[in-house]
Amino acid sequence: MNRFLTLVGTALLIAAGSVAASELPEYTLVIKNHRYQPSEIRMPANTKVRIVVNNQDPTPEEFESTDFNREKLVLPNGSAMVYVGPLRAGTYAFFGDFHQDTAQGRLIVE
Ligand SMILES: [Cu+2]
Repeated sequence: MNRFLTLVGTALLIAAGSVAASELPEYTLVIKNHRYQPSEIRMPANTKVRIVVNNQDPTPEEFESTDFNREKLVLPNGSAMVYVGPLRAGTYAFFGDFHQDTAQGRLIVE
């Protein structure tokens, strides 16, 4: 009985976790011609969000930010998910590490 309740409890915790993850605000960033589209994302302060980075170029890119400390490889014609925040209000830059001359963007957190 106790073991059964532990299993049920674990299942409920896992379910609660996935519900919470799916309810995060989600933003999509497209990489095309080594540029971010859009180049600015407005997001709420003090809130964890999910950014789906969709690379439509035939070359790999690395979504990177030193301002909010993230680094994620995105394969050619592939997508990657990046979790960001909670952040305080402000402006935070991100870039594509492999094409820094063109792949620039920023988060406007408000
Ligand atoms: Cu890098």
